[in-house]
Amino acid sequence: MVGNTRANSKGLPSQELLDDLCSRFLLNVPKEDLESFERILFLMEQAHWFYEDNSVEQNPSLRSLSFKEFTVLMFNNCAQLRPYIRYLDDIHREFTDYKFSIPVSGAIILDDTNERCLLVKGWKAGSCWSFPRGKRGKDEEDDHVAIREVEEETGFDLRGLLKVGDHLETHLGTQRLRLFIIPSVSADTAFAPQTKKEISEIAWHRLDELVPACDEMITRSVNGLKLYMVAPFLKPLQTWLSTEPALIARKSDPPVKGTTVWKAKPSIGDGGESSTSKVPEPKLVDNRPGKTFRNFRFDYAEIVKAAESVFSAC
Ligand code: M7G
Ligand code: MG
Repeated sequence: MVGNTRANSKGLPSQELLDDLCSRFLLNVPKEDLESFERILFLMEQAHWFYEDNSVEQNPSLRSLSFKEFTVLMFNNCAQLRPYIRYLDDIHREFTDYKFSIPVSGAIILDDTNERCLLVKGWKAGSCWSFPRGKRGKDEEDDHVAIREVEEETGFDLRGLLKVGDHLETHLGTQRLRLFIIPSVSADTAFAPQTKKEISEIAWHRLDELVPACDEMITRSVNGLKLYMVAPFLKPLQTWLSTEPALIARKSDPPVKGTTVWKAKPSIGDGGESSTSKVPEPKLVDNRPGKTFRNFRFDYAEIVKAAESVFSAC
């Protein structure tokens, strides 16, 4: 197995593993799922998550791959997809556009003082904080999307709490975002994501500290947090709360502080355990010239060449 040895020495997945991922996620699906590249890339994304969350975890000598690097290998490995590899840039661009056209739903969960809201932070370096939310599935109602996504990202069950009429909505280009307001949730509630490597931290944040200078989609809050699709909801949320006097009557004195309620362990990184601590200072990433990886670029051509030689040797 010369090919596999070469692939493993480079930390790339073996042909056997790619075959396995292909048959698990791409080949044994209804025919209509393979009729568009958008659907194929959705399936590919599932395969990529499985690779990152299971294969790489179980075999640390395997290289963690970006979604694009992973698709290059998968397209090369699959005879039906190989002819389209030259169009991969366009296929990725269209997939991203498509994902941005899918409506998103989630929840603004407020604590029992209604002065703090629950935000989640993405897994990848430099990720923003956002309300727990996610994309609508085929034929799914908005409230079901919110229930499913909030459960996936925080472990919290909105069933019985969500009122369909209590929502706020905004648009980002073609994408519609609807958030259901869930007030007065006990600050002692335990939260933990149910997916791996999607969420790195969950925290209660004071609403008055999130207020940004403008209402754009990505903003810095007054306390320095990078926020995604949070700012446009803050004023409408205050207006909504002001029509619910029973909710604002509970203001805390002294004011409650922002608190992390769950954080992935950096050494494990898969979010198995929780911790309780103060919201940490945002970490400053040093991007100044001269840093070791300043000029690092993943070499796609080399991957493709290595993959091709592996596959042609088998
Ligand atoms: P999504 O499910 O595509 O978006 O996840 P949605 O929640 O808006 O519907 C957003 C991002 O989180 C993805 O692009 C991935 O980077 C990451 N992510 C989501 N999930 C469910 C997983 C997962 O199971 N494993 C890994 N490794 N990353 C995930
Ligand atoms: Mg999600």
